[in-house]
Amino acid sequence: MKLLYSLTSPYARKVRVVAAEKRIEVEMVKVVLSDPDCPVSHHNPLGKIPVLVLDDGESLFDSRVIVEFLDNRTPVARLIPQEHSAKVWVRRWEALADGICDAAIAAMHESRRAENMRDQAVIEKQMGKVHRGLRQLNAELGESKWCVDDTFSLADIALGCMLGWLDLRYKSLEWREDYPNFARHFEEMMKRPSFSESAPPQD
Ligand SMILES: N[C@@H](CCC(=O)N[C@@H](CS)C(=O)NCC(=O)O)C(=O)O
Repeated sequence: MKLLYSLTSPYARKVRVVAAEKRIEVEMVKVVLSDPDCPVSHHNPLGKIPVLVLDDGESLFDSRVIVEFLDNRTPVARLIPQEHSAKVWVRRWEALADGICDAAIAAMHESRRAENMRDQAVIEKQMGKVHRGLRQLNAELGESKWCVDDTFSLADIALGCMLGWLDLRYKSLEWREDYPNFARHFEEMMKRPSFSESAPPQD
């Protein structure tokens, strides 16, 4: 099995953390999406990472499908609860954390366009999603150590990967100041080798 990934993708980091937590051996293949001979679109018609290429040549995407596949591969360190309502809650956390990344990435792309092409309203709309999402997740985390049922799960991994990506691309957001609950959670995440060893390189 091999994972096509980049060091900065928050979605690929989620998969890397899950594989490490579950001690599943995956060959890591770093790709550069802008390379003309980048192999990603041969395995994922959407041309996005992460992609997990299985030994029989089939491929899995996106990150939510891959993490479910990996979690079911071995019962070691279950990250998605089997009990239905806890599972739904964990996946909702993941959807919101990933959705914050989606919106922040869209805002980043818009802000990188030439000034005469840039639409400030698009940036504001996307950043509205980011801020509302952060407020909601922060309120839901509250004083708890972990996101759902005070048990470490995929929800914590998704939250950590999203916050780590904001550190990389949106330093000015200074989320630690507004959201001390996140800051405490992030410190806890950084104690796990799966998370600290997958941190994106800082520019
Ligand atoms: N929902 C997807 C999002 C994947 C995604 O957007 N990945 C980015 C890298 S961080 C990408 O490949 N972008 C290239 C593109 O959109 O063409 C997932 O969870 O895997």
